Amino acid sequence: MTHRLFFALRPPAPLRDALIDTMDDLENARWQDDDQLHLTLRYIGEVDAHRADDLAEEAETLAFEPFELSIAGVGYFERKSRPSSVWARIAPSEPLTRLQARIERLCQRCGLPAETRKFTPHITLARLNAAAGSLAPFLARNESLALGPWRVDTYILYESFLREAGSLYDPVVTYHAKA
Ligand code: 2AM
Repeated sequence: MTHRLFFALRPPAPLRDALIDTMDDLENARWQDDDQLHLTLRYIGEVDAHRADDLAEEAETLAFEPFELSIAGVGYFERKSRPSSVWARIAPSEPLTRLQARIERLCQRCGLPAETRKFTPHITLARLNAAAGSLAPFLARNESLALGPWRVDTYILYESFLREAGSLYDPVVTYHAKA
């Protein structure tokens, strides 16, 4: 039995509410539910139960101090030259970069191949299919979106379950900062 895992941060409820307030009508866009909102630190993918246990145990050893994050505008990813998802951008943060780098090393210690993609911290707001309408109005309206700051004092190991209606993200272990 394998598990599809990732490490992520969960924004607090007021921040999630503010993100949900930005979501509007756009054809063929699947806006994320409150339960789905998160900031991925490291996507792990499918691992067996043994490696999942190793990752969960290694993560216990990672001591980090609380820090703050903010949202600064929005952006999108493209696939085949078309927008595939739209997201809230995380303002640059040294502590976030450090935590992400430490989680990357932790994953490599557990035998995962290095992540080669650049870390672009974001919170996905909607997934778009090829027939999605123009993103331009959404992008223009939220260009200067500024939310937060909020305090980060936990990170989470999530399991992802793919469903027809969109992925279900189940928090498996929550790791607390040592203030
Ligand atoms: P996304 O929101 O930008 O799609 C769970 O799937 C989380 O891991 C999502 O936040 C997703 O980012 C992220 N992720 C990163 N790389 C992924 C990949 N190759 N496949 C699926 N999810 C990935």
